[in-house]
Amino acid sequence: MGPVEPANDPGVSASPSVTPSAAEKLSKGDPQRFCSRRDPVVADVDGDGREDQVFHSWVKGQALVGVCTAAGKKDSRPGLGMSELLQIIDFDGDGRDEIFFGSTGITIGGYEVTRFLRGRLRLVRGPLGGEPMVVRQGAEFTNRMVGRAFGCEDIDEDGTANLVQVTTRFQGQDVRWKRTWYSVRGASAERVGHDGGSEPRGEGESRIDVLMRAARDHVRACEARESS
Ligand SMILES: [Ca+2]
Ligand SMILES: [Ca+2]
Repeated sequence: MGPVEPANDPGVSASPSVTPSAAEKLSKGDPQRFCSRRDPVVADVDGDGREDQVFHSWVKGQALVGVCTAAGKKDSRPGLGMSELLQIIDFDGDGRDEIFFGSTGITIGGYEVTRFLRGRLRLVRGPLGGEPMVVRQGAEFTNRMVGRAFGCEDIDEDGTANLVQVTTRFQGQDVRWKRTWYSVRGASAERVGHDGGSEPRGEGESRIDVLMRAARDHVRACEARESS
């Protein structure tokens, strides 16, 4: 699968469960209002070195993820669930931050990844799925999201970091882990390889302990921008 880009970009279409006008109204309305949402996270989504704002919040009953760049560009798209996940990370080191967003509700957990390309937030399409936890350099692992972790590492040695996902599950007294790596180009993620293994579960280890150990052992942590 090669680069997937505009023309017929699937990443900008709203999901069926969402009223497109919610995002449109905001993004086409008063820019000041759109860009003065509470608690924006600072990022550099366009790689120009200037600080951009990212938000993921409820607006008029609709979860939205949006960006307002220092250059005055803005875009938004439907968010997910409770909108409680927002992680900013430049996983491939190209200077443009990617946006991980989603929810981890008890009944619904999910996430998506967007990139800001050519002035639009484009949803990364591919076989990604499940609950994410981005493994950050020096992170304290207090996140309650468990089961999967993401990191970044150039596993296929093509010069660009892959998005790496580690999942774990218990099997008797053992922990089975699986590592899958993706090549993300444009707004398309392609699964390029996987491996895995089994190791004994440590005494008293919780699921999150196991996940974090697996992540540390099998994924290089991403350098993340502090989201303050
Ligand atoms: Ca910027
Ligand atoms: Ca990037």
